[in-house]
Amino acid sequence: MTLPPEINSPVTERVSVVVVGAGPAGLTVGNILRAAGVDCVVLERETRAFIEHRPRAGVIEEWAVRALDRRGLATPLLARAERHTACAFRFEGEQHRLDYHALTGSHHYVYPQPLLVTDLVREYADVRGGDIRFGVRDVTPHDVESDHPAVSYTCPDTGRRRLLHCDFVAGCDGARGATRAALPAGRVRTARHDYGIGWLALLAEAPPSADCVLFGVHPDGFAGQMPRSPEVTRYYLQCPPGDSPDAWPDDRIWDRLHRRLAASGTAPLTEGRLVEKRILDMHDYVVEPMTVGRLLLAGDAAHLVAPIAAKGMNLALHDAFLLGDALTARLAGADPDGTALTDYSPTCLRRVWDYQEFSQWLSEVYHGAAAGDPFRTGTSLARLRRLFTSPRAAAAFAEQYLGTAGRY
Ligand code: RFL
Repeated sequence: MTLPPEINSPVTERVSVVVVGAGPAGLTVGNILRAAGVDCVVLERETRAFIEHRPRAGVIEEWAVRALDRRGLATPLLARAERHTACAFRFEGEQHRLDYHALTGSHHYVYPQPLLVTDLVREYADVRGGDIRFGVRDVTPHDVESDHPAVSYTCPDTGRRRLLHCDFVAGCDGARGATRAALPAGRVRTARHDYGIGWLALLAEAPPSADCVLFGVHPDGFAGQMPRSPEVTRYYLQCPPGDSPDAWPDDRIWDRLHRRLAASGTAPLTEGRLVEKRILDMHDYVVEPMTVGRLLLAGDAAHLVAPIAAKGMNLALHDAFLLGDALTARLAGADPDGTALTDYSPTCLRRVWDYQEFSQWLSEVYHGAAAGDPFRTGTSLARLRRLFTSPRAAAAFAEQYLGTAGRY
């Protein structure tokens, strides 16, 4: 193994799997491995308190919750999460409700991502006795194309480099992590799509203004409302890419939200203190394949999907179920040839591309009317009206929104 000079004499250990990143993907992989008795270490850059409070997703698809439940990972979620059975589009001054549960028999769960992360950390570290190291620095994978990979990092307590020899590295460190950056040049292709728009992502300390997700399609730009809890609501406002949150004082935000989400016969929005304001430059990417040698990427490390259709965490969980099971089968002897590991990337990517396509389709519905192009305005409104005039179009939307297709 060739190591940089500064880690010539690191403290070394041996473990079957190193999981980099303690988000939904990494913690789910870690929990699956622990339940099967496979030894692993989870390395996380942030502190436990930080990851347990980082606000992000909230909408989880029913199949994902059932898969968590089968692995003993959904007990608090099932006790506390709200079930959502419908969403509503507001356009041309009217509200149009789409009852996707009536169309499919399936529903969404709404459960804030920090609560899910808190549950998964507790189960992994406190209940299943898993090894998780917080605050690590400069995580670096080594020799991932050999049969003897390793991961080095700097210990936050001692400042010394440590080296973990392992059989496999699970790269679950999100969009800005170290593992994707460590992929050997030329071994993967990264497909990227930029929407050319921004979203101002907001969290308001206010109860939801409606009992379901709202999508406001307006000539001034998109606005959305996603309930998170009885006390906290997420809002989105379309804005120019690269805009600054400083350009958005609270009065301007509420004015635009009221205007873009106005619809006859609906209650006005409930305002509250804005506790998060951040600009998202909306883009997607997909890394193909998701594995190189013994480094296997999962979640946002492998693919980013802009939060248009609330898909990112669901894809991260899907990857994690497959990866955790495939690693377990390979390491516990049920699949000595590693067939499930070979199938891992193509199986994940079928769902990834399907969700990316749906997000792109929905993006045009949200943003076409504000593109300043009368042709796009006409076609995006036609897409919208079709959902409320054609039961088959509504059912197809519901299936994609819920991720319930029989096969991917
Ligand atoms: P995460 O959650 O980013 O976790 C990665 C972890 O790795 C750590 N890390 C490192 N650790 C060690 N060394 C390094 N070099 C490291 N670099 C990073 C990080 O600290 C972190 O703890 O990735 P994961 O597990 O793949 O999960 C992905 C999801 O977090 C993401 O897709 C969703 O949040 C996307 N998303 C949504 N997805 C949904 O399914 N439904 C939603 O309703 C939804 N809403 C959203 C969202 C994302 C949003 N933002 C912030 C873009 C709403 C928003 C505003």
